[in-house]
Amino acid sequence: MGLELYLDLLSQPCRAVYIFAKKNDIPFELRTVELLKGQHHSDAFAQVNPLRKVPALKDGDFTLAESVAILLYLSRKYKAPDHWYPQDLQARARVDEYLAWQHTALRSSCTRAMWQKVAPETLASTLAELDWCLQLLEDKFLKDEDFLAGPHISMADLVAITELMHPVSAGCQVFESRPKLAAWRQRVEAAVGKDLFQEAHEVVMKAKDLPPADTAMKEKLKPLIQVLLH
Ligand SMILES: N[C@@H](CCC(=O)N[C@@H](CS)C(=O)NCC(=O)O)C(=O)O
Repeated sequence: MGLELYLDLLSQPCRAVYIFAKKNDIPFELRTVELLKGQHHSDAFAQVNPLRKVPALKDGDFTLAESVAILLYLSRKYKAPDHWYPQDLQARARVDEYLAWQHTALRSSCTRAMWQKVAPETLASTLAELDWCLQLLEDKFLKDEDFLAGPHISMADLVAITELMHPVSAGCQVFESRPKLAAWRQRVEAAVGKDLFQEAHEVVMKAKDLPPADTAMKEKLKPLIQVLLH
């Protein structure tokens, strides 16, 4: 069996991996794991990723979790064009810097903002935190360059754009109020290709039309929200 990617395109890290693989013509079998159906808790999926999270990769007998590790594995194995993860020491360090930063900053505040749609008590402070992260994204990473880690698209851009392309970010008008980020988004979309960009985000953009969670669903999600908020 060749390369298998276990994904749900509702998930930001899954969309980053999906775009990367498709854009680089990496042949893979898509194994859809529907989070909303709890398929990530199945015993069969635990064989692939004992952490029971998507994305996950299986390449023969080798299995791998964590989107950043998966992106790096794919780029090394399939020798993706240099701009994704440059050989140059300092250009690579710029990409590494973003990939390290985003876990506890942009990713963390976007995730919490999303869940606070379900449990709105602490929304204001999370939105302030998200705003601060967006400011840093502009001032520290994008600066006056075309992309987050320099003049060419890299993994850093994929990880960031897939984070910001979801209904909550759209609801927070991330791009409307930040023309610099809006222009960057257009460049990323053009570099990835409009069709692939839209294909990858189709499911998550439709999610904004879902009705708000009812009380029973909120109760069910509470333990998960507690973990995510702390
Ligand atoms: N740090 C991980 C995060 C993976 C992750 O949290 N995946 C979520 C979807 S975005 C998931 O599978 N959640 C299921 C759960 O936690 O039960 C990565 O970048 O791959």
